[in-house]
Amino acid sequence: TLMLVLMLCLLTACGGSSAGEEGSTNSNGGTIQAKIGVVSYLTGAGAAYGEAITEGLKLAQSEINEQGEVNIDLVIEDSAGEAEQALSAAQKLMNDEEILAIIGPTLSTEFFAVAPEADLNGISIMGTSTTAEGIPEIGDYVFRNSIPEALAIPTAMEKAVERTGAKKVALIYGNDDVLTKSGFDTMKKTAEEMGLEILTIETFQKGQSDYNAQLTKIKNADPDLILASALYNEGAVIMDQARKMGIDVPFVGGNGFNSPQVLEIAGDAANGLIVATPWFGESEDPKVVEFNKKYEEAYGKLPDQFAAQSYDALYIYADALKRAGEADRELFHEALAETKNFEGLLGNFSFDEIGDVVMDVKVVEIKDGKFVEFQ
Ligand code: 1QQ
Repeated sequence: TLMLVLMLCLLTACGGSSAGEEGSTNSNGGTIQAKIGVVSYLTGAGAAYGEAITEGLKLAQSEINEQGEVNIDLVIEDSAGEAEQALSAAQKLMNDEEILAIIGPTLSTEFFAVAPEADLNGISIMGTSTTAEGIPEIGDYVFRNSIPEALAIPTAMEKAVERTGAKKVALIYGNDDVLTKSGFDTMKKTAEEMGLEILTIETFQKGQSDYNAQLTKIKNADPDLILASALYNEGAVIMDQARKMGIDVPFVGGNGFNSPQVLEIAGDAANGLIVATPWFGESEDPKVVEFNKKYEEAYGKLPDQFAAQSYDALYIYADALKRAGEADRELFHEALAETKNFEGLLGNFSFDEIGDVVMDVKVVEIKDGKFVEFQ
């Protein structure tokens, strides 16, 4: 009988081990090898977003590879925050047959250029920082683990209005960026739904350095609250100039403000910023404490929301890869779409049926030069 079992074993690759399968495994005991392409905003005015994102990814990569079940190789390309450069970077990655899936790009503006191509090619793509309306709707292969503005902004606005009793608001937004426009749409719609009086709507462009005209109108309108949809550079300069002009009301910002760069650039002028985020660095969750420690050891500074999101994203990919059993684009896509109740730094995470996020959002504010929980 023993002989028979052994013979059957030989014939049927007994034990179900996938160690012999081509392409997906190596010789040391079934570790699944995979190459993940990353497109990130690494140079230019918003490079701190991409820096945090790639740092989070690399930290997760080293932990995941050490655990040994999967071995991830990251191929990182710079997009410089430009949709065209993001697309050519992604095309280069997608032409490499070994690339299993993509993470990024950083900005929604870039993501809208890249994700339709990835979707057409049957390559899963996940944004870790893309929060504009309509991202997962791009296609079946398109995911994100970042909280949409449509969810984050109303949460921040409701809390801000509840505490300040604000009735009149002024809006300011960048009208040349997908995210800042989308954030503005949500702010305006939410203000209308909440019955707030909109006193004025001002616009600006990327790289603008003088906001005197817009802020003068806002100051004269005398709002209780300013709703600002901007990336960190413009957002921080706006706050700085507003405070210098004597505008001292709180600001409610969108996801662009979730970078420590706002504090770096605006200093004390950033006090009074209210913003929603899935990340709270001072959480006592042991996972967060451990992550902060490891991140600080590796990079000499504490992580931000963008680092936490990308760190979770790579774990979500690794988890899907394990369930897929091999580095196959189709199997990976199926496994990824089934991600449910993943426990990450940002709490419990699932994809809904279109690949958007199901997770909790918190509201924080900058007080005395630091992000604290909004009470
Ligand atoms: C987007 C964003 C930016 C703030 C990412 C850095 O949320 O472009 O969607």
